[in-house]
Amino acid sequence: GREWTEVGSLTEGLEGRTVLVRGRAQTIRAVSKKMAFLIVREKGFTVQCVLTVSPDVVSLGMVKFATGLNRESYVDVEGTVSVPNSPIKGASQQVEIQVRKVYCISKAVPTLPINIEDAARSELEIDKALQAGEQLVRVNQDTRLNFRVLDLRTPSNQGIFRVQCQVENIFRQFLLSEGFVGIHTPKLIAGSSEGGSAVFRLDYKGQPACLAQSPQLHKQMAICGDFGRVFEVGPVFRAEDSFTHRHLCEFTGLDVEMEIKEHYSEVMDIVDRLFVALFDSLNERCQKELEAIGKQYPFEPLKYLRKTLQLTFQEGVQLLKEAGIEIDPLGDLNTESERKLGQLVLEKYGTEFYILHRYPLAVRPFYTMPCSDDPTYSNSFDVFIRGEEIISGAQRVHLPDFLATRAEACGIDVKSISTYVDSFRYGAPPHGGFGVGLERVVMLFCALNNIRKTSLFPRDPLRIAP
Ligand code: ATP
Ligand code: AMO
Repeated sequence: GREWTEVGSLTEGLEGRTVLVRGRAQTIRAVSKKMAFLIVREKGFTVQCVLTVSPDVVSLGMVKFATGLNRESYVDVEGTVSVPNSPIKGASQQVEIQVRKVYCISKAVPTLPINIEDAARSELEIDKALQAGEQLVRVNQDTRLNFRVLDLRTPSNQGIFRVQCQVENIFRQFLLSEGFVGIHTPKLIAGSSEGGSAVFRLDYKGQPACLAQSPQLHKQMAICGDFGRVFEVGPVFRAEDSFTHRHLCEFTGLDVEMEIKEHYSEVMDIVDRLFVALFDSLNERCQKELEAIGKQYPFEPLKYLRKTLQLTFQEGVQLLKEAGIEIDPLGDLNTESERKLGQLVLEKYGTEFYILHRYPLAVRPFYTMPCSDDPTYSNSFDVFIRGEEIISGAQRVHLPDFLATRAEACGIDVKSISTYVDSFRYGAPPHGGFGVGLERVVMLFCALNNIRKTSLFPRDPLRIAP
C-alpha cells in the first residue's frame, strides 16, 4: 500500500518530502482562479494545503474542484512539504503542503448544523471575534450534543476522550500491578444496589428487576468468592431526576473491592497511590491532549501532593466552622459546603485533591461499616477534586444479620437482595472498596464545567439520543 502521513506528525523535518494525508476539508478559501488554500484536519490537528496552478501538475480544473468541496468532506491530499517564511495562522502544523493531487473520498452535505471552527473556539476568542464584528455562531451545549459526531471533531473533544482513555488505562495497569483481578458483574439485577429512588426498573421476563446502580453487591460477592482484590470498569445506571452539571443517568464506573487485613486505611492507601500515579501519568503522557483542551477551556494544572491529604469529616466540619459556615456535624455536606471546603483545604494545605473520611453513618449506604469506637461514624470516605466528589468508598459490613438489619433500616427490601446478604453466611473476609466516576475525574482534572463534556454520548434525564 501507499505510505500515509498523519497531519499531527507533519513537521519541518519533512521539508521537501512528498506526503499523502487523509482528513477533513475544514476550510476552503479561493484566492483566485489559480490559487486556493485548503485546511485539512485529522484527529484535531490541521495543516494548510496550497493549490497553485502550474503546468502539468495542478490544472485550473483541480483548483476549481478543490474550491467546490463542501466543508468536512473527507479528502486525500498528495503534495510536497514546505516551510513558509511567516507563521501559519489557522492551522496547528507549522508546515504547508504544496498540493499535487486532491481526491474527495466522502462528501459532506453543503450546509452543516455546526461549524467546527466556531465550535472549537474559546469563550474569550468568541467575545473578541464578536467585538471585531466577525460573523460567527456561539454553539450551545444542546446543539453540540444533538450533532455530537460533528462536535466530537473539535481538538478539545479529541483531547478529552483520549485523556479519558488514559485514565481507564492507568486505572487498569496500576491495579493489575497490585494484584487485582478484573471482573464483570451483571448489569441486570433483582434489587437496588444503592437504595434510594434513582433506579431504572424493568421487567425481566415477568420478574421485577433493575439496571445496576453500581457493581456494589456483586463486587463484594466476588470477594466472598475468594478473588481477594478485584476491579471493574463498566456502565452504571442512575435514574437521576434532577438536572445538574455533574449527574448523568448512565456513567462509567471504575470500581475496586479488596480484602482488608486491619483497617480501612488500606483502601485509602490504594486510592492515594493510584491517583498520584494517574495524575503524574496524565501530565506526562497527555501533554498534547491537555494543551488542546486548555486552548478551548483554559484551566490551571491540578494541584496535588505526593502523599494525599486525609482529613476526617469532623476536621472538615471544624474547618468550615472556623470560616463561619455552620453545618450539621452528623449530616452530609451539600454541594456548596463541599466546594467551600475544597477552597479552605487548598488555602491551608495547598492541594486540590484530598480524602475526607469517617463520615457520619447516617449519611452512608446500608452496607457501610460503622466505626468500632463510635457507631455514629463510619469507616467510609469520599474523595474530592477541586471541591467536587469523584469517589465514594468504605469498609463493608460482612456480618449477614447486621447487614440485613442495616438494609431494612435504610428502607431496602431485604428479600430483593437476599442472595447478596446470604453470601456472607459462608465465612466472609473483612473487606472494603470504592467507586470512581470516570466522567467526573476527567471533568474535574481539566476543570470543565459540565459532565456532558466528558461523556461521549451523554444520557441525562432529558436525553437518550443520539
Ligand atoms: P453520589 O450520589 O454518587 O454519592 P453525589 O455527588 O450525587 O454522588 P451525594 O452524596 O448523592 O453525592 O450528594 C452530595 C450532595 O450533592 C447532596 O448533599 C446534595 O446537596 C447534592 N446533590 C446530590 N444529588 C443532587 C441532585 N440530583 N441535584 C442537586 N444536588 C444534588
Ligand atoms: P457513589 O454512589 O458515590 O458510590 O458513586 C461513586 C462515584 O460515581 C460517580 N457518580 C456519578 N457520576 C455521574 N453521574 C452520576 N449520576 C453519578 N453518581 C455517582 C461519582 C461518585 O463518587 N457503591 C458505591 C461505591 C463504593 O462504595 O464502592 C457507589 O456507587 O464520582
